[in-house]
Amino acid sequence: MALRAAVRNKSALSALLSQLSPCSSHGRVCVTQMRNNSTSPKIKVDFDQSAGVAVMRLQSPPVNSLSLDFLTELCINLEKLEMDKSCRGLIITSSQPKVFSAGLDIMEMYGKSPESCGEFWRAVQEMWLKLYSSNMITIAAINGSSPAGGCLMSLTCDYRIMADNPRYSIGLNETQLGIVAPFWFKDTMVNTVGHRTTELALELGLLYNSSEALKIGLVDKLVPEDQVLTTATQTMTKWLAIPDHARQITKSMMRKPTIDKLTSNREADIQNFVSFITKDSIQKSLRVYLEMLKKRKG
Ligand code: CO8
Repeated sequence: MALRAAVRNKSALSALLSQLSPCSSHGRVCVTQMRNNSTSPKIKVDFDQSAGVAVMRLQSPPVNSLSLDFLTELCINLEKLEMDKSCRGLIITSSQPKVFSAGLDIMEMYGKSPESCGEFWRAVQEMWLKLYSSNMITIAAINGSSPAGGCLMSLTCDYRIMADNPRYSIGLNETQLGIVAPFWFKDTMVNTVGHRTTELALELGLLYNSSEALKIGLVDKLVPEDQVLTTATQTMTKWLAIPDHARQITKSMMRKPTIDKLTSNREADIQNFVSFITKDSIQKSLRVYLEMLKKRKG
């Protein structure tokens, strides 16, 4: 609970971060030797101080679903990196085989109280706000499937490199679950691939394989799976050559209207989410979808 409260409160967060003692070896600083009360870290961050680049590995089995604990840990790590002015670039990738992130943890939205749903949604907003407004150069090294919230996380980055594997899919498939992508999910996709492509994608809940994703501009580059991270590192070097202040002001100019829209509607967006997701009909859709996931496995 202290971690979650800290994400919502800047001074509490600073105090918490100052208690974390980074371990350093060979110029690399591991900032994730922290634990919340329950489990081992769901995120591992390696910061190469000489390069000014951090690699964040999502490592929450089985599918890096975005639970409240996961999001809380993610936000704390992002805040810490953001506050470290020597960190200019961030690469996000997955340690799980075949999956970048399965998106929001459906169990956080199913059978939960309105209060829990509200707390969860605030954390989803926080993740998006932190990533979409980051001063760092952010690159998604997408080495597996990335549906829904996983796709959203990728879309917040400045550049997306995906493994060239027809079995991996990416997209905002919310309607397939009987739920609706919120306006800021939609805006993020429109900003990336344009209005018409987003309209089709969202209405049909389309998941694209890697070649299709490249074709519509949902990702920027495809490479063989074993080259995703090295390509992300090479791409980062190119981006690092641009003066930070010019790139940051440009990024802010492009993204600020979208960010302001959520910032000024945050509480209403939480209320909307809670009243939508706790409806009986929506809970039923989620149950059917969960059963489908289990059956597909069997
Ligand atoms: N949440 C919770 N559990 C999940 C999720 C998830 N998103 N995805 C998978 N799991 C579970 C499975 O049920 C399974 O559980 P178990 O082992 O107990 O049976 C386990 O994780 C492993 O899953 P798979 O066997 O399916 O793993 P695969 O490697 O075969 O496939 C995939 C990985 C492709 C990621 C696949 O699991 C999948 O398609 N998952 C569903 C992804 C999805 O549809 N996510 C949408 C979440 S909703 C969202 O992100 C935005 C919501 C916005 C809400 C707006 C409302 C207003």
